Order: sequence, then C-alpha cells, then structure tokens
Amino acid sequence: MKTSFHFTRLADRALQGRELSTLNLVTDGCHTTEQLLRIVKDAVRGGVTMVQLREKTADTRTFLERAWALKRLLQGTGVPLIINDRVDIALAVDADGVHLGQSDMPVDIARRLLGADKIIGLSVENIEQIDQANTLDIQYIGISPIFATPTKTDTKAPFGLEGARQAVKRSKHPTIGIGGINASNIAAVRATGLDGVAVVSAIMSAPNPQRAARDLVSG
Ligand code: TZP
Ligand code: MG
Repeated sequence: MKTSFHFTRLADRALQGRELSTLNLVTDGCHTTEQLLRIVKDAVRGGVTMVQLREKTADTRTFLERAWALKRLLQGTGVPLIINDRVDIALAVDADGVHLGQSDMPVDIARRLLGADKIIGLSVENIEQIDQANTLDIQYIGISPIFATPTKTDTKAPFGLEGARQAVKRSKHPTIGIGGINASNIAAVRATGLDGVAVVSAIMSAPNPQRAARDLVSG
C-alpha cells in the first residue's frame, strides 16, 4: 500500500486543506538574496506548501546564508525548507530535509547523517529508478521531468502525462512531478494522480509570484 503523503508533522500542516496536495517551489539561483526572500514570501502567501533551495552556482557561503535566511523566513509558517543536493547545508541550518538526485549522496548515507525525522526526496528519471526508490527510506520521489523545460536541459526523456500516470502507479512513495509545469497544464498534470508538483519558472519568473502560486493551486 502506498504510504501517506503526510510525511512529517511540518509537511502535514503544510498539506492540510490544499486542493493540490503539494506545491513545491524550487528556487532558481537567478536572483539576489533580497529578491529571493521577497519571491518566496509572496509565493507562500499564494499557496506554496514546500520550498526547495536549489543553488547550482553559488559558493558555499552564499548557499549557507540563503539557507539561513529562508529558514528564518519560513519559521512558523509550517512550510518545510528542503535543501537541494547539499546534506551539509541542510545539517548546518537544521533544514527540514534534502532533495537528492541520482548522482548525489546515496540515500542511505544521507539518512544516516540526517537522522530518521528529516525529509529525503529523490529524483527519478525512469521506471527502473522508481523500482529502486521503492526500496529506499525516502519520503517522496520527484518524477523528472514531466515535460522538457528550458530551466534544466540535461534531463532524460520526459515522462509526459501517460508516463506520469505509470510512475504514480509504480511508486510506493508519494510522487511530485517537475519540469515544464505551469498554470496552463496543471489541471492535466494533476489528473495523472501525482501527489504534488514542483515548479521553478512558473513562480520564480512570474511578474506576480503570489498570483502565480494561487493560479497553480486553483488551476
Ligand atoms: N529538475 C527536473 S526539471 C527541473 C528540475 C530542477 C527544472 C524545472 O523547471 P521549470 O521552470 O519548472 O520547468
Ligand atoms: Mg542534485
């Protein structure tokens, strides 16, 4: 039987009463820290239920400072802070969890370092990786990508809507789709049965991040 998406008390609160169970904002590293904080604050007001800090080019000091700043911003909101790739940064700021890719730190080592209570999410790019993920102690899988996207071009073949449907059926973990998801396709994406979606540009590049988040939640 599929495990519940209510993976921690924090996330539990974040998910309550939402149309779309999880709307995960993944940051893009294209903004100043001040802009980043403004966007995240507005996006949370608009309905984002999880925030993943993803910094692909920042130095460690900048990554850490942004993690601290987001941790302070999200304190008391019930919205969990997830750190992309870097278990050390997650530990340093006592974030709620990490999001790992297939070539990042192996899940069992990350779990040993982080302890039993933290959220670990894992990106999967094909059905074989979903089968593997089913054996791991993680809280969700990121189905990557649903659609091809200019935000990340080194992805494997997109799952598409039918692939997403198959992935949902195959996974014993909650599923979060990512890649090319926006207000115009969110209804079709949701209809695949995914437990949530993650977006970068649909919110990070929106003129009004609060409205963009709201449109995704209700779309
Ligand atoms: N992983 C798979 S696709 C992607 C990541 C980080 C980027 C998604 O960006 P967008 O702008 O929501 O398509
Ligand atoms: Mg990674």
